[in-house]
Formats: sequence, C-alpha cells, structure tokens
Amino acid sequence: MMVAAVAMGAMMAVMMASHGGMMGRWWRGSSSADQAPVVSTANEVTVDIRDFAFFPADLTIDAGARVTWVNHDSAPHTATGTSDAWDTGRLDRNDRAAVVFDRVGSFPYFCIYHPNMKGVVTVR
Ligand SMILES: [Cu+2]
Repeated sequence: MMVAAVAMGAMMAVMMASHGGMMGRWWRGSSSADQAPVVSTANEVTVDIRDFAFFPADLTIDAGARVTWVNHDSAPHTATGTSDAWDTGRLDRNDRAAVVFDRVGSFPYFCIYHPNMKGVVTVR
C-alpha cells in the first residue's frame, strides 16, 4: 500500500511538470482546513471530492443518514474510515459510493491514495 502511494506521488509530480498551470490551480485551491463545517439534518448527504479535497470535509449528520461520496477528479480517491470500519473503495472519476452511519460518534476518514486528504463525519 505504501509503495502504491509513493508511485502515485511520483505520477503526480510528472503531471505537475507537464501541466504546471492547471496543477498550480489545484494546489492553490482551498484546502479542507479552510472550509466551514456543515451540519445537515437530511437523510441523504453528498460529499463532493474535487481538487484533492472533500467538500464538506467536516460534516455532521443525524444517526441513520446516508452519506454519498462523489469523485469529480480524474485521479482516483477513497473515503476510508481511519478506524478501518468502513471504506468507499476506489472511486474513479464520477464514481460514487454511499455509507450509512447508524452509530453516534466521530468518524474521521482519509483517502488511501492521498493520505493528506482528510475528512470527518460526526453522527449525532
Ligand atoms: Cu485521493
């Protein structure tokens, strides 16, 4: 898994070199740290993945709600629970996967391909 992550990093570096302008926009884009937390009472909530970040990265939902991650990037991403309890699996561009959160608690997650991509689902 670490080897795959390193290989992906090398690939990204090559892409940055050949598409400097476009990638520059990506890397200057708002990081998850800049985002305001979102509280939703909906049963169905979508988290968009774009520019190597989760939107919203900090999401609070009611127990029993279903969260769907949608990848808008050309790079593959995942939403993988840090505790290993849940995982969307690999999402290629326009792929989506849903997780139902029945338990109250805080569920941090990351992308296995880009571990600096982080989010958290808080269930109340
Ligand atoms: Cu990713």
